[in-house]
Amino acid sequence: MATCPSPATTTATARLTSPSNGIWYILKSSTNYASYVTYQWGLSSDVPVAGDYDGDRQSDLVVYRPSNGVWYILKSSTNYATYVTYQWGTSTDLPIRTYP
Ligand SMILES: [Ca+2]
Repeated sequence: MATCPSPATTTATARLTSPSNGIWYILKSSTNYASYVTYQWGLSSDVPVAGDYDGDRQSDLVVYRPSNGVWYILKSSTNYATYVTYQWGTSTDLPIRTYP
């Protein structure tokens, strides 16, 4: 399992993602880091790029898919129930992680 640093690591939650199966593991600060949740989000070839894309000050689950240049954003503001996509990039582009 590879780590995926995100802004949430130092604020509300700790997150890991497993590139082999696209599962995100989120250690919840609301339980004093005693429990975690998992989400299936992304493919093994995707690049995880967690960040707050919907402006609610919580990290969203985001992957960039180099094969089609599409960003897949699973929104924290919907309790990770809905997502949006944006085509922004090409197969040779690399996403840049940003930190608040
Ligand atoms: Ca968010």
